[in-house]
Amino acid sequence: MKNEESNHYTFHYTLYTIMKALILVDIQNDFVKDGALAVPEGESIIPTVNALQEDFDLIVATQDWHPADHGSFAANHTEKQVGEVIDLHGLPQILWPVHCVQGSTGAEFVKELNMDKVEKVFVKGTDKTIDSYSGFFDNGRKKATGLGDYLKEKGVNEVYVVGLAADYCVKFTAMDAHSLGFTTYLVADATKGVNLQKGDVEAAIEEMRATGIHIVYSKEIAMKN
Ligand code: VGL
Ligand code: ZN
Repeated sequence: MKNEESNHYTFHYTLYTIMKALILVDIQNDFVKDGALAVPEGESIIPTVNALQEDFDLIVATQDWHPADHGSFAANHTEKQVGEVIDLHGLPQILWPVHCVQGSTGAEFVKELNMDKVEKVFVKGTDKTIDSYSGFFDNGRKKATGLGDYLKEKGVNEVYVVGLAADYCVKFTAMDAHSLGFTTYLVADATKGVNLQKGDVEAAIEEMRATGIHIVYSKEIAMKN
């Protein structure tokens, strides 16, 4: 803006600090080889996820953490099979095998996953009446896990999402991150999907891309200067 009495200009700079966080979604024993809800090749992302952690100052993880009587388990309904869709308290619910039961080995993080830099773990799916694919909210968006407020308190404005499974918890976590105003990246080579139906992962990635989530590859990410 030009000053009336002098020839000086005043410039207003807005400094925008990029603060990135990496979200590790559900990298738990039940979602990898020999797990109760094994994601095909799920374990193959772990070296990539561990290497990626070098480029982030803030890393958080989500953990699927169900009570044994959770309503998403086919075993908790009479004459229902895994893969069937039921109405669970007003929401459509795909029925899954019993998985990630609180305190079980299946619910633990995969031992090869580096957890040293993980600052906080957000559990989800703890209410037996509703499932929670997203790491931010339950499927009815009734309750928050605290992840959104935590990231905002830390000044995070960009989030990178990796983990399992691409077509469920990773997708819903990325979609919610985007809806909360974070610039959101899906690291495509650091996720694998269930693919209940052929093409589910591709469809999930396309849905994320169309929503405004950036699809990137781990090689493109380097913050260290
Ligand atoms: C997940 C199905 C059921 C996931 C969790 O982590 O993607 N999928 N529970
Ligand atoms: Zn679950």
